[in-house]
Amino acid sequence: MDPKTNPQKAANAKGWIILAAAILMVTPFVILALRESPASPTPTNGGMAWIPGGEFTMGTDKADEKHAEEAPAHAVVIKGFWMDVTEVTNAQFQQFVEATGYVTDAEKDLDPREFPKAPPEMLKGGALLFRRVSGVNPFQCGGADLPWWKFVAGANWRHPDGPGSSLEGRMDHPVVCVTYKDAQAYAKWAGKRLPTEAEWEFAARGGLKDKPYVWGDEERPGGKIMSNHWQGKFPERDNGADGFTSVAPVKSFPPNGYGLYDMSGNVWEMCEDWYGLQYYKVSPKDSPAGPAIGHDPEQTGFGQHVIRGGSWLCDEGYCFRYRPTSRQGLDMLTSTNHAGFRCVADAPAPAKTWK
Ligand SMILES: [Ca+2]
Ligand SMILES: [Ca+2]
Repeated sequence: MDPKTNPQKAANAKGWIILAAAILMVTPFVILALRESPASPTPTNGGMAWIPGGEFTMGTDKADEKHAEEAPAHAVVIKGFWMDVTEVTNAQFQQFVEATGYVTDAEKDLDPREFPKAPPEMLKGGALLFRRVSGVNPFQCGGADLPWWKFVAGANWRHPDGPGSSLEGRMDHPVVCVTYKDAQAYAKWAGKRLPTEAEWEFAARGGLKDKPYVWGDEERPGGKIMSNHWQGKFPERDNGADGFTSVAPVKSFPPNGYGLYDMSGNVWEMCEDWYGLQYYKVSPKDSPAGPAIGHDPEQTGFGQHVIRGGSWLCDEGYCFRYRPTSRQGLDMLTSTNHAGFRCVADAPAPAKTWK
């Protein structure tokens, strides 16, 4: 029967029409709300901050000769992204390893057929560990002659001080003794990626403009040491005035303006880009992604990727790289106990505040 001729059905139809109209009226707002809702780019680990992106001055013209790779200052524009608020910790890396069975580079011996000139002891799985040395003027060292580095077979992320050491009491420390490939594998598992060098520097600045430190103008505002680095005579004595003479638990120092911890010091952080000493002279303005090949000073055939932020080993005199413009390279094969990483993710901006 035609509902037009049936009062009950006509009433039902009217009800459905009103309901449908109500849904149609509300739906756009629901969709809008969903689109504006906070992204969840961190299904495995959480703890990310939104970095808004924009234009900034990357690098500096104030760098001395020893830090010439930080020049020239140049305009760069990047898009917004999410960034881990801390360096990836041992606890986080352990989750990845337990979920995937991943074996890091430092845990594997190298194939002598691939490295026929390498002495057998260097083919063992292991990592470069820092050791204090006396009577050395670091300014007279260079290239492969850095006597404070010692290759230790059996050192890896599970044994960051070498065989016999463990992660006990260190689960909130940044993971170390990993390579760029290991960092990439973790990032992929976590649904993230490594930051570009430009993204890293924008984030490190924390919204400040052209400041020498991630917290501002003064090295020690109010006398306070603001990051985990080295105090004392490098490489002989670290007096630990900042409270730590090695890696510190993440979040041991105040965050920067974006809520990111340890963007200065603690451990160096790997970036996606290859490392180019002269790259700033030719860098594009929009979302620079680094040179096509990595700096390779020792002609190993394994170019360097960018690392950023300095580490617990950076002092004020010799290294002085716990600053937002500092840059260095780390070759693809090297695992070491002063380098780790944090990840970024591409996802929509967080919700706007509705009033
Ligand atoms: Ca320290
Ligand atoms: Ca760091």
